Amino acid sequence: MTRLRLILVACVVSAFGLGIGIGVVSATTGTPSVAPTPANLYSDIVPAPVESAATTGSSPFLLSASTQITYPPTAKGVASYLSTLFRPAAGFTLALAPGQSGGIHLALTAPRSRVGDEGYDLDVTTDQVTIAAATSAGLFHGVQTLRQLLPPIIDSTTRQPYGAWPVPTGHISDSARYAYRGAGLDVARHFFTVAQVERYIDEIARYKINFLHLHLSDDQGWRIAINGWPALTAVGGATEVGGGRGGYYTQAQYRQLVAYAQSRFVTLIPEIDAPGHVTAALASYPQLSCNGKPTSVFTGINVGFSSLCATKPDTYTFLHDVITQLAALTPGPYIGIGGDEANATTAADYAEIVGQAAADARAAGKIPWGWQETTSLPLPAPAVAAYWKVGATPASVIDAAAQGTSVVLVPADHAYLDQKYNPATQLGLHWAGYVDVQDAYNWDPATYLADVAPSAVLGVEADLWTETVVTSADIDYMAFPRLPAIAEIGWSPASTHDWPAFQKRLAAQGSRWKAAGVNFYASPQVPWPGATPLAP
Ligand code: TNX
Repeated sequence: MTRLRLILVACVVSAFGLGIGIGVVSATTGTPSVAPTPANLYSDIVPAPVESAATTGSSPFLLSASTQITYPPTAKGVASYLSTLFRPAAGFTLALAPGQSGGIHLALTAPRSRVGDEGYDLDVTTDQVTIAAATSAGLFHGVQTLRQLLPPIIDSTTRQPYGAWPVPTGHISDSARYAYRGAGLDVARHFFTVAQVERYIDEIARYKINFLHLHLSDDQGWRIAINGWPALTAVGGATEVGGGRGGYYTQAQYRQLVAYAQSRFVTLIPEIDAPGHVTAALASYPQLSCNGKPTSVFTGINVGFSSLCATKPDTYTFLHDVITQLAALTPGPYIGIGGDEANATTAADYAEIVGQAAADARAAGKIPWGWQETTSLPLPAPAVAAYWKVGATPASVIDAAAQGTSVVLVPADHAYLDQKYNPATQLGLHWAGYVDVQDAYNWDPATYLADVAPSAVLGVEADLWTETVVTSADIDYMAFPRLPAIAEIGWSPASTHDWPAFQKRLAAQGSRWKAAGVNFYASPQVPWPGATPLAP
């Protein structure tokens, strides 16, 4: 029976193009059986490392139940994370051996002058895996790279029949190109639970994304409890696009998300949108609109028709309470104040409301993060403006960048994960055009905006708006394989940018998503190794 199961596994594994599998323990030698490994793992890593080379002629390091993690006390968080990482597929946890060397060794010895705040060196010999960094974040990113040096089925959510997992020997040196590599998730148009957001955090952390911007309010929903304003969640949180049940996070749940993200070295950016995109808030508190009339939460997908009232004191009390409470929940530096598509607000009212929201963020010790429209004020530095439109760079963005505003690039025709891949894509919108993997990948943040100095670019972000996105499988389908393309644009040196090489690297990721149960779009632009994605 066991033997039959193992043969079946071997066939499945072969179908992935990975070679022949064998059982957990060899009947003849009693040694653990070794999982099959593809060739060229050192050239298949996403995002591409600065330097990466396999060494030839040595036997791989074998990860097994007896492998220990050795580390200095300050790296305990990463060591604990790593210790349970392989349990689902391998069936074992790795023992923690603080203060020792050998096994998988984490070291905070790499010079920050070379690896920066988030880089690492990774050395694999037959006897030891060493990840050295200047920070715990660097160690964490090194661990994500180590995962990609193991056979793809290490990502399986179910136990695999191997006792030893090979890591081919070699050396990697790596560091981040941009300090900001973001993902955006709209939990307002459709609500996603804490567990669903945590799942997405795990998926994006694999690709060294380090900010998650959560769009917590819009016309269709208000998703975070604010003390003193109970109707925001009772009324504003009770529905979503299409009229479903909606939902919201209590502040305790939001703190849980913050802590989970921190354990993956991802910083949350909470965003509430104003002065437009506010129907859920107006339905909860009609006094926030100029006409004061009761209204219902909007369940369609139009934009640009709602506004807070600039002449009502309640508007500023409301924004102050919301921003101050969000700041108290946020260890990170940024609070999102929105500012996009305020087509129902006059320019003067816009400047007053956005200016006050930014001042509230600053008074709470945070940097305001707004959409590119906020550069019309402009906000005094430090501030972040997220560029999302398509076409010529507006003068206000050029001026704000020259005056010290940091720019995050989310150009919709490259980095909007809600845009359809092609006309046949069932999910998504296509106002910015169709965005297949090559469109997501082929651009350079340093030269993208005319007349904006490369040094003004803080980084990139891949945004998933969820007007049409309902389930985690939908999220995965729109994010993969485009999110890794944006992640690579943000992390990897421009010198590694190479579409044919990226196509090949992405193909290798497909086997990992398949093993992990992560849905993806099998773009014909990528030479997938026989792996078929799950249905959208
Ligand atoms: C534009 S991006 C929006 C969102 C929509 C998205 C749909 C931005 C700042 N505003 O409200 O969800 O397009 O693609």
